[in-house]
Amino acid sequence: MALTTTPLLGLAALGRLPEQCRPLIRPGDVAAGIVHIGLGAFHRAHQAVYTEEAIAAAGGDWGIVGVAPRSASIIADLAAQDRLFSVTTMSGASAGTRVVGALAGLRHAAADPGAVVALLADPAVRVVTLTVTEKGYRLDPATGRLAVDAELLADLTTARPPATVPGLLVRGLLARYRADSGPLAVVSCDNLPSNGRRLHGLVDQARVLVPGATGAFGDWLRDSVTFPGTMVDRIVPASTPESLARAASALGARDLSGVHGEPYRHWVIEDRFPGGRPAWELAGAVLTGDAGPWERLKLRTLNGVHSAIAYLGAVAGRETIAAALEIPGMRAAMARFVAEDVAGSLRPPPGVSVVGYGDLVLDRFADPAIAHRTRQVAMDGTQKLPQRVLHTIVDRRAAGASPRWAALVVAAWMRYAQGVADDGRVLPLDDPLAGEIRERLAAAGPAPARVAEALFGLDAVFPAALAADDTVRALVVDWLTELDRHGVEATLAGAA
Ligand code: CS2
Repeated sequence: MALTTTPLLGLAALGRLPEQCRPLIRPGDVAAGIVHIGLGAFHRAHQAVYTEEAIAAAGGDWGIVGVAPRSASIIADLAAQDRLFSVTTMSGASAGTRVVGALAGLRHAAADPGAVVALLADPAVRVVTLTVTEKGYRLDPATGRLAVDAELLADLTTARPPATVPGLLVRGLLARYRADSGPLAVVSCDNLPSNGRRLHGLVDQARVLVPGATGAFGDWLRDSVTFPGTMVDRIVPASTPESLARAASALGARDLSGVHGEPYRHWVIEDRFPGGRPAWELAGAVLTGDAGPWERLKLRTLNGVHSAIAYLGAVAGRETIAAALEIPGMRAAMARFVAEDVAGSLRPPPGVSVVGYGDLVLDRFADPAIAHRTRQVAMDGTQKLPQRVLHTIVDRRAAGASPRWAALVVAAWMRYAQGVADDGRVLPLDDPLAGEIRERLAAAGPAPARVAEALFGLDAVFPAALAADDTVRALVVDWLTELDRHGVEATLAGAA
């Protein structure tokens, strides 16, 4: 069927969809109770699916109003489809597509920030969730403290419509306090360390900058607003023409907002919701008192290994994570990173083996149906490295160990940041600190020891004690020298 003649997904198309593809609820049948900020692919394939299943199982007015901070096209595309979108679950040769009806509304924050502030003050809204990526929080990656620049300061200190996520959130919370709209849970679903605590800290640091935000606002925040920590997990690569074509052929309808991901999904949530919440546990989520052990395990193992494969793979000219994992020696090196460095750096959740979890992660990454691009995972390295690798290094050094494999990951990031693959092709540096990285590298010249020296000087990323640790530096410089002289493939072949 030619794509252009295929009808667009929407309420009118629902009756014609194959039975197994139909949504569990219809947008509009359920009133809104959740505001979600960040309408990217991950939210659509993760929290939206859990929430739809929870509503289908137990009811409740927990429809999601999706807020796009920047992209207008996602709002236009979803609006054209009556807020319906599909999730295609891929594994090996098989795929299954299902339409999700959890979205009760849409807002474009950049075009109408006032509407988003008003929404956060709406008493019907009792949960706010966020997937705005690491950099959206505007926290210093090394310390987790709010990095206040002119734009954020203008959001907090003037009446202009807020342009940043912390600005929107704090202005919305202030409006909610003033309207006396009742308690709220604000839930980070991003891969930040102690994401609940960091988000709480962000709000506390930002609110004191708001003129006229009295101590009573602080008291209300303390008593009425919670920031539950979470661990979120599902591999959801960016959509491609092929993944959209696959969804269209399953649906018999075009879906401009379709997403695809692996079958595996996991959500661990601290159960602190003063205004109630959907019955997410009926959709398989784990509600707990402390998500920390799962969060650390996932960030240091899954995301740490993911970043490592992304940098090494991209430098070796591999397009996807699965293809990079096929480089001889890669899987063995990653398994040793997990067993020798990560496992000793954390206490896993009861009954979980770090090495076993690492093996499962590597199997998930190896699935060729999930064409996750190395360059996508390589993005925003400065925002990711601390929680994925540097915390492992700091903890292992405190225990007197020399974390050799974790040092390889740092060296791989440095090698990637130099911007040229082993075959001479240019690698993109997509990172909020790209300008500073480029300046430092240009001043340093190409010698590995100088490159390492220059990049360890990024104090927003490397804590001073770590940057001054001679053992860590020597390990990183050794790996960088190997990568520089022999390339990724020969380095891995000789390493594990
Ligand atoms: C990835 C994550 O892009 C990245 O940095 O490591 O998005 C990863 O796919 C998810 O955290 C998996 O849950």
